[in-house]
This record gives sequence, structure tokens and C-alpha cells, in this order.
Amino acid sequence: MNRTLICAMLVAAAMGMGACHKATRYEKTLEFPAGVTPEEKVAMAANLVPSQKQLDWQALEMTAFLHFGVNTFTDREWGDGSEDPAIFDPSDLDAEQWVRTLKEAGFGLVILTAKHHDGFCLWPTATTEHSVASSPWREGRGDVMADLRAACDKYGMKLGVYLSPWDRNAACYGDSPAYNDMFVAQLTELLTNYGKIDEVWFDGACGEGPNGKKQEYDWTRFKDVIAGWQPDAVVAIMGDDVRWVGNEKGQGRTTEWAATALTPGIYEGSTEANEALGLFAKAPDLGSRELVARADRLYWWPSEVDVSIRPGWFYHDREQPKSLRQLAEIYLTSVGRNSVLLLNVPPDRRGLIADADVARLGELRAWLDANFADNCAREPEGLQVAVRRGEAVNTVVLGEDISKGQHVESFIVEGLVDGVWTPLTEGTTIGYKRILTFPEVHPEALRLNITSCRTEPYIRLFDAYNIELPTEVNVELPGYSAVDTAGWRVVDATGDGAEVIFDGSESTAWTSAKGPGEKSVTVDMGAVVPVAGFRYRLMPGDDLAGTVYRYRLEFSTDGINWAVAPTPGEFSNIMHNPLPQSVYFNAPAAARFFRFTATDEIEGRDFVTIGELEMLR
Ligand code: FUL
Repeated sequence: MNRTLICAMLVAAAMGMGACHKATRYEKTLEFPAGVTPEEKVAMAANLVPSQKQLDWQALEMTAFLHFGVNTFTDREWGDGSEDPAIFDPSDLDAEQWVRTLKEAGFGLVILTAKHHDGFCLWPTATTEHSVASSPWREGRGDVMADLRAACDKYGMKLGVYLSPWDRNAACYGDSPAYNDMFVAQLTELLTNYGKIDEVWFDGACGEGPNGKKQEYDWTRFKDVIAGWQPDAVVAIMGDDVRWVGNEKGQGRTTEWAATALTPGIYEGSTEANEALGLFAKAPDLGSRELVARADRLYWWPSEVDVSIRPGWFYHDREQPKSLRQLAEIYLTSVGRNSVLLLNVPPDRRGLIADADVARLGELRAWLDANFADNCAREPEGLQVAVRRGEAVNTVVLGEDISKGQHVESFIVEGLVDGVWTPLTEGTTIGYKRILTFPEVHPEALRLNITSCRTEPYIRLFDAYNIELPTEVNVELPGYSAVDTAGWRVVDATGDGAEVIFDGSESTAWTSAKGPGEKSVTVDMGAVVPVAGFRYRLMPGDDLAGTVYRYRLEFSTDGINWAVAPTPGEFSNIMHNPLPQSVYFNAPAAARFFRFTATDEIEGRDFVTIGELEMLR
């Protein structure tokens, strides 16, 4: 009997005889008893299921982030905590505009950065003066969280909070018990004063406090506080309900197991457990059979893809939203890869979602509606569907009933084309939702041939569409261009071969000499030019070793007298969001020479790499 048929029969059997089929299910976590065989482990893994709140969260599919705070007004990505609260003064803040825009675009939950790494609180907290209460906005009587709560109630939107554990303002940060108390107090205010909270988002960033000591967070206590006040809230990243996918580019894995051997970072012993299995957040394989065989425990820890609609997480006037094509692709590589999309849409200095972003979200909704409204699969029979006569198909949407676990390990989708079953596409995991595209065909029917599975499959979704990706629109920044590099020459550099940083090639990069201390490169541009900003392009490829984190840029007209350019001096968040870094000055500097000095590599390595260094005019 062929495998497809067996699976179809099993599905039918499992569906029809629900009550007879009694498997022991393990909710959220599973510990293997000593002595179980790899096969038994796989069978147990098949019965690992999500908690109800994880299921509810997964079904949202699209959730939104709002990055807003002092960085919106300083034009930075990471504030350092020294910001004057007086700069927080949105002229026209309207949380209803945020929620209405997001709701219309199809988002079901919105998460506000109630406090980012700079420590500034968007609600009037009793724990610090570094909050909206000290700002001129609404004469210190405003509360962004309260406004957002009211708007969410009005539009039927779920609410979440991002509270950064890393706090660059709190004087007690680094004095671990004292800061943990303060953090718990902040968390308690947010969880008790703003109605139902459905997601709490903790980033794992951790630094040293003013006392020079590294803060040690009390994750168990934070988790208990949330469970006490908001038991239905999922806790993301530094929590055990929702897992960071591992990049900020909007890309889920093609093989994405929600049942994973990766131990959440908040658990004691997680570092050792993950090291023993060679696992880390970005690891390509988090749940294969081989891994399950080596693991002691598994977790239902599904993936969330967080990405910003703009290059940065905060609003910057000179940046543009991603194109519709990019957003459509992000949808396919997040929701379409067994993940929940968390798309950031940062309000601007008015306190409104920018017009360009409102328009783009409207386009995204229209694209989703136009492309995924007309399912031409009909008459499902087991793992086979008929296709409406004469219909063109280039996409299938598959889904497992994950309330029974995640089972499918590999599959082939075939189409009955001109009377012949022809392979159209294939994949590994399916999970909650999997979207696959292939060259257009006109099949009479489609069938799902599951080639490898953990116990039996439970397929709940098998749809077929003919989608069209939007044409790409050029998203170059208006008004800026790179200074022509003809005649440039390296005057001095920490290591040979630095000319490649201005060779205009995306495939070359300079690696400085190795050793302690700063690494710099000095270039003579041949003539004095007005420089309005600069762009650091990283080394090509995925290897981030050598990426510059902190730097200094200096200009000179004569190569003797130097002035430091007005830059933040830090490519904040570059380790997680390794995009080209563009920095723009308020006023152009006149320069013939520039000296770029890397003061810190992202992980303190003793060398740096530069793909390209462009001066902008
Ligand atoms: C990161 C932060 O450092 C970014 O600024 C941003 O908030 C992102 C969502 O998480 O780790």
C-alpha cells in the first residue's frame, strides 16, 4: 500500500475515532525517562503539545511591535540612559491611529516598548523619575500605556508589553538584588494597571551597571510575577512560551520545529544543556530526529519572527518603510514557515504611524486579500484535494492540527497534471502553517505525500492558490549619494589592503591586522568635499566576526588638524540586525581626509572587518 494512502487512512481514522485514540500528551515540556530508545523518544516527541495560551498566540499569525520612546526624538536605536526626559514631546500622539491602522492590516496583538534599554518609561511609574511624568508631553500627565489600552479596547486588539531588563539609566542597575526589585515593581505596575496583557517580551541584553558589575537577572522571579498577575500572557524570548527565531530579517527556518531540544535561557542550567547539544538560538536544527535522540528534554517553544517595517526599530526621518514586495516575502517566510510574525511599526515624532507606513500596511492587507482569498482546493479526501476546473495553482498552504503536536518530518506535494501525478514542491516540517510556492500548473487534483512522520499526521489545512508577488520598488533613500571614490587613497591603516573598503564591490572586505587596541583607517579623498553622513557596510556573507560595534569618525581638511564627526559612535544592535549602517549628520562637514577608528568589535575580538565605507553627500 502506498504511503500516501496509509497516511490518509490514518488521518481519517484518527479524525473519525477521536475518542478511541488515546495518546499520553505532554503539555509544553517533556522529560525522557532513562533507558528509552531513540524510536520511543520520537514517539513521545510526537505527543508534546502546546499550552492553550501558546495555541491562542500561534493562531494570531500576525502581531505588531511599536518601538517608541526617547530614541524617537534623538534619532538613535539605543539610548544610553542620559537622555533628558524633556525631549519626549510627541505633538499629536494618537494611540487610536496606531491600533486602527494595525487592526485594519490584520494584526491581532500589539506590543509597546514600555521601556527600552535607555530606561525611559512610557507610563508614569513610581519606580523612577525617568518617565513620561518628567516630560513636557501633556504637562507630565500623559500615559502612553493607558492610551494604548483604551485604543485596544475600542478596536478589539490584544495588548502586550516590552520591558527591557537592560536599563542604562537606573542607578541600581548592576546591584543585582536592588535592580531586580525595581524591575519587579515596574513589571507589577504594567501587569496590574492596564487590564489584560497577552504577551510580555523580554530581551536578553545584559550589561554592567555604574558600579562596574554585571547585572544578574532573576528570571524565575520575573516568570512567577507574570504567572501570578497575568496567567494567560505568553512570555517571549527570555521566557518559555515564545522563542526568538534567531534573526531580525523576517526569516523563519524552512525546517522549523516548535517541539525543540533548545532549553529556554531563563532556566537554570540552560547554558550547559544547550552547549552539550551544540544548540543556540540561531542554530539551524533545533528539533530533528537525531537531536531528539540525544536530548534529555524537549520543550514546546514555537518561533516568533521579529522584524521592523523600517531598517531600524525606532522611527528615523531619513529611513523608508520596506517595499510591499519585501513585506509580502516576509509574510511567506514567517507565517508561511510555522512562525508568528511580529512586525514593528514605529510611531514618529508626532506620535503617529507615518503616512508611508500606513499606506504600506494597507497595501499589504490588499495583497493578502487579493492573493489568499480564493482557495481553489475542493472536496478534501484524506490527503488529496480536487482543484477547481481549469484553475492555475502556484501555491499551497498546509497546516497541522498542532493541538495534537507537530508530526510531519518531510513531504512532497504532487499535482495531477494531464492525468499524471507530478511532484510540485517538497518540504520538511509543516507545523501550524506552511506556505510553499512553485511554478504555475493547472492540476485536476493535488495530494500530499508525507514521506516521513512522527507517529500519524493530523492535517487541518490543505489549500491551493495562485499568488502573484508584487513587483519590487526601488527603496533607495532620496537626496543622498555616495561621494565618488575616484582618486581616493589610503594614507594609513591597521593592516594591509584597506583599499577594498572603497572599491565599490559587495564581495570584497578588509580584515584589519590582529592585536590589542583600536583599529583605524585613514583615507585621503583627494579634494575637500561636503560630507553629510556615512555608511558602514559589513563584510559580505553571514560571518559576523570582525563586525564593528563602537567607532569614532574624524574629518580633516589638511590631514593635520582633526575634528570628531557628530555620530552616536555605536552601531547599536548591529549584532542582531546586521544591515548596512547609515549615519546622517545634521549639517555637512567639509573634509578631504577621514579617519575611521573601530574601538570595539561586537564580541571584543582583536580584529575588525569592513566591507565598504561610504561617505555620503
Ligand atoms: C533587540 C533590541 O536590542 C532592539 O533594540 C529591539 O528592541 C529588538 C526587538 O530587540 O534585541
